[in-house]
Amino acid sequence: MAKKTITKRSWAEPFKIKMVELLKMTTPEQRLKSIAAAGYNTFLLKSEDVYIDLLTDSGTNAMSDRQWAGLMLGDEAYAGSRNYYHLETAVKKFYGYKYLIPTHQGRGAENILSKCMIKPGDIIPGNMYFTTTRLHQELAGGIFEDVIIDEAHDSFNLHPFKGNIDLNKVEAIIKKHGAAKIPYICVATTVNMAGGQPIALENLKALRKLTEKHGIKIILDMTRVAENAYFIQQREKGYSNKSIAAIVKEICSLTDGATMSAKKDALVNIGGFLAVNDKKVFEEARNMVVIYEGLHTYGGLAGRDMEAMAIGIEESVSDDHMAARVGQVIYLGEKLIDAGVPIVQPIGGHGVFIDAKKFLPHVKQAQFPAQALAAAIYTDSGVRTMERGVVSAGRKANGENYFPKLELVRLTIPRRVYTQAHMDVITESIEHVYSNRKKIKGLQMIYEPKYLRFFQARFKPI
Ligand code: PM9
Repeated sequence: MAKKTITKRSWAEPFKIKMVELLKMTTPEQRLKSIAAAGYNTFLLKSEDVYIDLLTDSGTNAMSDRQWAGLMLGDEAYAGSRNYYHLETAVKKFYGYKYLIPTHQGRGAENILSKCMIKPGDIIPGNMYFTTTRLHQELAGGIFEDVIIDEAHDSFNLHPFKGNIDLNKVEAIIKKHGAAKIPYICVATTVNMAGGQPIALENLKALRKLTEKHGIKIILDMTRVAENAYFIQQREKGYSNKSIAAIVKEICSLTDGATMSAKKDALVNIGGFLAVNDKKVFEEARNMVVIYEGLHTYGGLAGRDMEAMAIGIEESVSDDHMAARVGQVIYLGEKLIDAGVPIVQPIGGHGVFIDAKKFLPHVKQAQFPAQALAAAIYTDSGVRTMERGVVSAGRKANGENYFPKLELVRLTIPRRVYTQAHMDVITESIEHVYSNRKKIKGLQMIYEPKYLRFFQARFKPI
């Protein structure tokens, strides 16, 4: 018999496991009690009551042995720590920005950027809102305008770059308000609230051309830029032979600066930064950071945190790392599609997003279907997910609720933390909840904080 040629090559994690953290298993009765005590908000659960934690990919990454070794090289000087200079070198080398201001995390950078660049009444167009980003823009007196393509609001639309910007929407805003009212356009990579959807380089280049004509800056939310680069490498014409590192650098080169939550892409548990090319903006931001974060050479971080971040940035742009990172998300997403569960497609970069409106058509959006579904999944298996729908969207300036088209439950995958077997267990739980979905009822909000309500709101079953 002729020998069979094997051509298939699967991806596998480009690491082996050196240390493990034991997980606690709970009973359905314990979980029912825990979720009720948490006011049906998965943010208010104790992490020790969680089995598999898919709340967020933020600060939940497993660091490498090189990063842990880097912690021991922490130079805890108040000023001029050598780890700051290592971080500055990494930001210049891998992202290409001229000036760096470290911050304790992403929203620290958003606060400083917004205070430096936005005047009351300014308009900030962006490819879909993000909770903390929009809040800082609003607190500075700005008004966010969504300019993402319409396809992004449709969970089943298969557009390969649902993070793209609709240039007609941008032009209409410029025409209506004038370029002087637009301090910058905020461009997010792998757009979180759209389900981790990438922006194409072709689109970013076209935006750059348009904004240059009007003298408008582009500020990148580069929180998940390497994941976006992976999708460009896989899907965009002309990029299949380029490295993720080269694509990341090209994305950054089309912008004037960036805010970064290093807790995601950059594989650390805490950290962020603001990076800019304009010396004037840098000088103002460097002065402001001492009010809100700490000295400009540590910005709220320990020296060891900056060292781990510098090493994490380098690891994050490795092709092998990213193929396994996004590969795991796609593995979970495809299993859920096979099980008939309605999820956002194409599958995103940092998590799988369940369409709660399609999952629970009998629950009205005003009764928080995604919040109710996240609570039901936790009760079923101890898998913690989070709501990305009407609760996350919050209220408009006039007090009315935003009712976003996308009402999603996010199964966010921390980097280098869980195994394929965990993905299988998660799928089984979601399948079980899906087959019992008619029993799930909506929720009523009984406590609502003023800012970023999704973190602390409490609910009761209707
Ligand atoms: N994202 C996330 O879980 C953590 C807080 S919201 C639940 O997705 C983007 C695109 C983010 C982001 C945080 C921030 C803020 C800015 N932009 O959390 O302050 O996804 O480091 O970053 C979270 P920090």
